[in-house]
Amino acid sequence: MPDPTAVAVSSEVREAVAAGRPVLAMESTIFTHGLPRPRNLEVALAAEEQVRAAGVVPATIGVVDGVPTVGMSTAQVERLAGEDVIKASVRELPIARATGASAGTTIAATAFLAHAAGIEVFSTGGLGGVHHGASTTFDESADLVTLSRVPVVLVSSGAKAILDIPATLERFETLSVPVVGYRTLRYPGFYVHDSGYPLAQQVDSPEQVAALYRASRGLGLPASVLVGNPIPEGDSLDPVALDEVIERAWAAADDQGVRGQATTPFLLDFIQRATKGESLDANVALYRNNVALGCEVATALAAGVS
Ligand code: PSU
Ligand code: MN
Repeated sequence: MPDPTAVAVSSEVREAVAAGRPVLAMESTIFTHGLPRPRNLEVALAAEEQVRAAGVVPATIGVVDGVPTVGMSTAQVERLAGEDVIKASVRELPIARATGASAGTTIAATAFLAHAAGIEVFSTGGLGGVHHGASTTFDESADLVTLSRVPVVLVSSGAKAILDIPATLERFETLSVPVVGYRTLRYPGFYVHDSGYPLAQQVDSPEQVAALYRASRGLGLPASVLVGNPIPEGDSLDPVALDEVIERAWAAADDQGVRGQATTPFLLDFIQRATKGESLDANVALYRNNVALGCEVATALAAGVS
């Protein structure tokens, strides 16, 4: 970090990183823009509890009054969950810093800040990716390019179901970002187990994930390692009904002229309302499952398994 005071790292996180103890990064856009109140705060705090119960230090990451903060306090999480804040991907970090704005950090911004603080594992829900129509709109998430430049292990349940999944997988190939399935050779479909697209590699244990990450770092490669962890079977939505809802969500976004950064929150909110909260329950269940696996991977990495 060029300016060591540019990012605030909690003493708990700093000490754990320095001592090589396991730490798990978590993003804040999931609770500032992805989940409705008051469930958003419950989910954010429950995730921290779950991480602690696994013997891992939680590092929730967001921007508080302009300051990128790694290891937010409970009071800070409560503030971000309760206020209308901006959504910060990497390019908004300096803007928030200069204007003093608070922000939820996307996967891209969170991965950047986690790495700056020395954290190697990050769990989230669903990744950003290539939006439908991107060949003319150029709308692809900054998550893609950032994950090609910033090394962490990122545990997710695939790219969000609203995205163009094959195009997203092609972009990860071009950007040289490895994508592996956790105990599956199918790319997970966020709310559903299987996106319908295959993967070339599978890993079967946290130790194997740790070994893959170590191999990548050992080669000096800059990219993250993406672990696709499918939603637990019992929590999955019905894929046929979901496809129909997603079609309607796209049509509504089109009708209302929704563009840019607002697109992802709009589509997720549409789906939550159209499924009467079922997609919300699925989102929370898969997130919990990813937090659990992230803790195991962080523990394996800290144990020096390679
Ligand atoms: N996954 C969720 N809910 C979310 C997001 C992901 O379950 O709100 C957020 C992540 O922070 C991700 C962002 O980085 O959406 C992608 O937004 P965009 O497509 O504008 O890059
Ligand atoms: Mn976008």
